[in-house]
Amino acid sequence: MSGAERLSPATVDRLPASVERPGYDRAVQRTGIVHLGLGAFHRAHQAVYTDAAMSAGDRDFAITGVSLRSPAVAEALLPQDGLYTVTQRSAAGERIALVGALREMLVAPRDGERLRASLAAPTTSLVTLTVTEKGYHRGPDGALDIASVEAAGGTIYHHLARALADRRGAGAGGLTLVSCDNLAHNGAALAASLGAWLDRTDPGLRAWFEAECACPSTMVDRIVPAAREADLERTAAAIGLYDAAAVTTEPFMQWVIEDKFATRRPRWELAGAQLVADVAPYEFAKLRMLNGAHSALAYLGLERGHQFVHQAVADPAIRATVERLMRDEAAASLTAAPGQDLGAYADALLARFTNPALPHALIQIAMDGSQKIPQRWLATLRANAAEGRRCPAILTALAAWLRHVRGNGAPVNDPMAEQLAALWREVGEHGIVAALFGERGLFADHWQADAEDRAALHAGLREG
Ligand code: CS2
Repeated sequence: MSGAERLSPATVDRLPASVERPGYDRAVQRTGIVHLGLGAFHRAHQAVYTDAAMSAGDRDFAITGVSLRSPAVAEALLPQDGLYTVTQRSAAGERIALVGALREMLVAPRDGERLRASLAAPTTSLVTLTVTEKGYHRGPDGALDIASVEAAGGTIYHHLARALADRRGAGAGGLTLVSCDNLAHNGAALAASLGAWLDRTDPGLRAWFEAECACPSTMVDRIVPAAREADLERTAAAIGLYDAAAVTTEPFMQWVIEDKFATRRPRWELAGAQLVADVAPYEFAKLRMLNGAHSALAYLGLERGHQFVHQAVADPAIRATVERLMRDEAAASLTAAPGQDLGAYADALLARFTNPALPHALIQIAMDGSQKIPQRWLATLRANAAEGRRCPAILTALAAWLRHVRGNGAPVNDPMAEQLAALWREVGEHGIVAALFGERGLFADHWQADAEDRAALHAGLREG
């Protein structure tokens, strides 16, 4: 850790004048939002929008940020009273802002009673979530995996079900639950899974949940690499204080939200959020084009010895595959909303991936592939198959993922890692494609490979 003094309310006045600051008195803001999943993405995205809304005059939307498992982020933020900086970095330079929206940091396993009280408080109107794809505990068929929820304990479902019961009991009113994870129809997926969990644990509560709460779907977008110590040191050098919770991100951010709230909400649109009737065209474009390209860059890039996105996208062999994936396969599977230009979107994504000032580790993106590929690749394969179109680029990437989970040097971090490795050992190269993408394959509910696709995948496997 650098020699600089720690960022905190006591030192904040020493920040250079160039650092933007919240335009409201944070000490008097009451909690309006409980956020589950206190990672870098939340700090660089939803918290920034909420901070802007409060700076513009909205009141009492302070955030209680909750780590579901690891205490690390809360420990970094506690001595700073929730203050942290967001650095936007690109070839054009950098811009640093102090964010004040986080007022309380909890670690679910040790702060259970405080978490319960925050979720039950009548002043809390929203719960936002960034718990990653696997935090929803859905099986490869997309349905809630009840056994996995029970085995894990302390999941979003445990906390939310108890919160709903408390609120109903106390007459505190419903909540708006805002999923900000990269799932297709994330709001509807959360509502269905939480509904299934309530049926199992507290069936009488489901009707109340459906009547009093809302789960808007959202498309969230901002590239936020996990912070490395070197980034923290660099921020310390820029601001003269050490910020252990600093995040570094790109200038771009986007939040498209289904306009379906059961409660009051901050005017996130003041920071550019788009409130729309139907998020689907935006989320499908983002998942299939941005995230689909990201996953391809990750598995193809790691295999070719690259470490970061900007390096993989500069490799001509990978670049061609990724362009084809975005433009000819993903974009072709989409119906653009009025005003949505998918060609321009692909151009903008390539420019963002190329940002050399923001090293984004491929290994971070390669994580949890089993949870990501259904909405990133398989949905595209399926939609194109229905129109008789082939997706050679996605099949190339899918073969690279199969090699990755078989084990090709890079660490495999995936909730299904064991199961996939066992399957590889059991059926080998000859059987793996059918075991995953055959008629009765593990991912058959998302997409089934026909004979030509299977042959392409087998050929791809041999190439690696
Ligand atoms: C990435 C995303 O890690 C990943 O899988 O594809 O986190 C991506 O950076 C964001 O969705 C960008 O909005």
